[in-house]
Amino acid sequence: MAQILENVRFIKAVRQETELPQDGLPEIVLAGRSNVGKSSLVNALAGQRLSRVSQTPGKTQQILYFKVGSAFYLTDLPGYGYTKAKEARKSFTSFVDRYFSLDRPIQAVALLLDLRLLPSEQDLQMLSYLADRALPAIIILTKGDKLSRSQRLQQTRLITEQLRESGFEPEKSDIFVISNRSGEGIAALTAWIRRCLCP
Ligand SMILES: Nc1nc2c(ncn2[C@@H]2O[C@H](COP(=O)(O)OP(=O)(O)OP(=O)(O)O)[C@@H](O)[C@H]2O)c(=O)[nH]1
Ligand SMILES: [Mg+2]
Repeated sequence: MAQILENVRFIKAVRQETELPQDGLPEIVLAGRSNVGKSSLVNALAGQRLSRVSQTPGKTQQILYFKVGSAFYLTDLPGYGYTKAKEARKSFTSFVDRYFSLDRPIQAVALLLDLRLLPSEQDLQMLSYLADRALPAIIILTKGDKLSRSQRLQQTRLITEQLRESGFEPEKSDIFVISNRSGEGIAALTAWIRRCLCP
């Protein structure tokens, strides 16, 4: 079994609801604060540079659709949390929030969190939105390469505790530690995605 997803192609960048794909294919949605590594994860899963990555937070301003074979979409959402102007931040966040109320064929949402940071208010908000809408969620802790092995374990424990305190009940298998740089955890995530789509 391949360690990455095969035959991933960029399909389109969407700014408004009228442009959303309507072919009913299931979606695995990548969500999380700006700069956490969503676009990098698309590239790591695909084994090629398909999605634009940047040092500047707020790079992805549209909803990007990547088709995997003819089976499903990987959906790269704009990140939240970094837009400077308050008003812009509001409308931006509500656009992303609204996405989950659109009755899309969402198979699962992967919420990406930076392994080095504790979850933000918006991260926790996002998780409760997902829980309210009964959308299956997994947690992906990114940038594992930036910490030592023992720091990784400690941070994973801290983050898990905080998520639990906020009402999220993570099963062990629902949390992945990855590095888009070293490739750590990408094969495990690929396997999870395959299982999720063909249980
Ligand atoms: N060391 C390390 N850097 C990473 C990793 N993943 C992403 N980065 C870096 O983090 C920065 C942001 O990555 P992106 O993939 O653009 O983040 P994003 O979540 O798509 O950001 P927005 O599009 O702004 O929402 C880039 O400089 C990446 O190279 C990782 O696993 N390890
Ligand atoms: Mg991005």
